[in-house]
Amino acid sequence: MTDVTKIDDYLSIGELASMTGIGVHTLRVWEKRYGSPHSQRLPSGHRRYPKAEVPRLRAIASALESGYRPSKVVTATMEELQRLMGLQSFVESKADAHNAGQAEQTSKEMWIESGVKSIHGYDDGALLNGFHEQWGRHGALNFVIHFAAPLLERVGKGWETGELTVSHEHFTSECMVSFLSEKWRQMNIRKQGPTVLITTLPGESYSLGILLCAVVTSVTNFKVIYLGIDNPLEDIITAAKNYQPDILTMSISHVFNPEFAETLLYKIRKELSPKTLMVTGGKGSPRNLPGVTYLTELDKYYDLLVNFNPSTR
Ligand code: B12
Repeated sequence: MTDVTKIDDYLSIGELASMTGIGVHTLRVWEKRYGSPHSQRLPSGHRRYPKAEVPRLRAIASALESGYRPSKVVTATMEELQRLMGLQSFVESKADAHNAGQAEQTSKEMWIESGVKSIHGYDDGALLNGFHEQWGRHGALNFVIHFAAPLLERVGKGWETGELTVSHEHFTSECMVSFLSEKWRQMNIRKQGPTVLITTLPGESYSLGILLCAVVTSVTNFKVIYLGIDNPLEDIITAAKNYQPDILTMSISHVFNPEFAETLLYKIRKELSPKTLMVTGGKGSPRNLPGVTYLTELDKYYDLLVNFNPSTR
């Protein structure tokens, strides 16, 4: 029997359950049935699990939420789970962004241009088919980061140069909003992990930023509470007080003057439990605000979520 009593890198079954959202009973059953996650016993007979198992168990929880069976995922390695969930190429592309093949880049550009063609013809069937295809092929994270966001940017450029009209832009937004809303809501059903409250400041007219955040959050084991855009400050504060989210995530678009956004964020921060982490992003977001974590990229937001430990806050 290994002496794990003096080792900090071990967790009790209760701690493991609260950090992964997988119940104590389920963890016991899995160990008995599949031998995983494997525990060591204290002299008292209590189980101790390596902390290093937490990311793998969170990935297992996500895979189960997506409909995989325990028999397929409980003994899987982290790499196997990432491949299964379409995250492998995301991880690889993060690690090796500079070496992303020219062919891959070209195929993304071609996909974006074929999307623009569908937008020109107001062809929602073709556009949505394209979304489904890339989502299925590359996974949720790759889809939002490498396909959805660049397509929106391309549409913005098209509008700027007169190639596309305002109604093309609205048409694209509508298709994207309905596609992403359905996707993240499906993934969010039955989630029981820590919570993320997602909203915008009052006066915000852009919803796609928080929708992309909702998708990224739903890939993890966090439960999303989505308030949508343009909420009164007092409602955001009341919701945060009532639901005590682990994280409050906001996207602040270019519509905002960062100094004005700063005033509003201060007011929220002052009222919020210190345990709630505030995360902001977007072009109108202030940076370096005490008590507020500002992030530029969605993949950094994903990293923050998977490494988040509510018990240390
Ligand atoms: C869709 C769109 C709209 C839609 C929005 C619909 C909706 N449901 O949200 C509507 C129709 C409302 C709209 C209206 C207008 N728009 Co507009 N719009 C766009 C477009 C095409 C996409 C914007 C978008 O949502 N992108 C997706 C978001 C998520 O991307 P992002 O904001 O760049 O954020 C990235 C990061 O900052 C980060 N991020 C964002 N939030 C967060 C949060 C967290 C926590 C983290 C970690 C990361 C993160 O992730 C994103 C992806 O990398 C852009 C083009 C572009 N280049 O962005 C123009 C664009 C923003 N619009 C523009 C303009 C001019 C307008 C109008 C003035 C047009 C008009 N004459 O009516 C109005 C103004 C509206 C207003 N109230 O001020 C200009 C703005 C120029 C400027 N800087 O001033 C742009 C840039 C187009 C252009 N090239 O000219 N628009």
